[in-house]
Amino acid sequence: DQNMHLVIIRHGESEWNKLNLFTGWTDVDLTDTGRAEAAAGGKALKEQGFDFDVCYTSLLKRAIHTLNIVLDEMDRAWLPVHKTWRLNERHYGALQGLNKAKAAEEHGEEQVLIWRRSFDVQPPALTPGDERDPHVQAMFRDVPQEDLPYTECLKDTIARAWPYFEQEIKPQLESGKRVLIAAHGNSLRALVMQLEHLTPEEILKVNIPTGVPCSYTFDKDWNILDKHYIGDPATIEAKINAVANQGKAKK
Ligand code: DG2
Repeated sequence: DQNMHLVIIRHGESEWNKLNLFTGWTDVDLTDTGRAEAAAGGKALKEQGFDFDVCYTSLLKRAIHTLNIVLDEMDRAWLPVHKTWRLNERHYGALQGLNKAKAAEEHGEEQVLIWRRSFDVQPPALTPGDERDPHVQAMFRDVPQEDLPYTECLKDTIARAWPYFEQEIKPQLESGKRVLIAAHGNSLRALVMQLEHLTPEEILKVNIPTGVPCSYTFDKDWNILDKHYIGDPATIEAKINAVANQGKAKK
């Protein structure tokens, strides 16, 4: 088979997804629902005959734990796993910790949609020295200080995630390795925009559901031969709509 096989999965529901808070680089864990989503994803992959050779994830525990649960379900806990800050969620700047629906009440749904889904508008930045500042966190002590953000839009996320994909992940796929990536709503949107050659208008409408594996098959020239989510279509559509609606004001 000359084709290349990639599966991406957003982590299962996190504690802050449940509370509807902007999360970004905040290192919150999965909820019980999130762990169950990850287990169901792993089980479905196994049942459908998927297997992997190498895995990639972020430095954030909600993605790492999701990957571990998926691999446990597949009896593949032994697979090599590469963790990188470049697959971290998009940095949500000073919005981190705010409620998305309350932000829509205060600033309007249109503004929240721009913050969440625009290609190149950054959310308000953190002030240096803020306790949320990545420059002072142990997690990032091996990352050059100038690479660490105070806020990021999707364009910024692509600028640090896509080079990693091109340099580290692409060669694996091109040498026939089957790759699994467990990451985040927006770090995966960054990869999806590049892999599918989407415009800023097209990526605006893309929402990634929690804990549902998505399988891509590429030919050797990186044309997409197949893309499909693994699971019940109605359930997946409901989950995608739930993500989109997180930025609506509560009536
Ligand atoms: C969410 C995505 O990230 O939020 O940072 O709040 O995938 O790690 O839960 P994730 C966050 P939206 O851009 O969908 O609001």
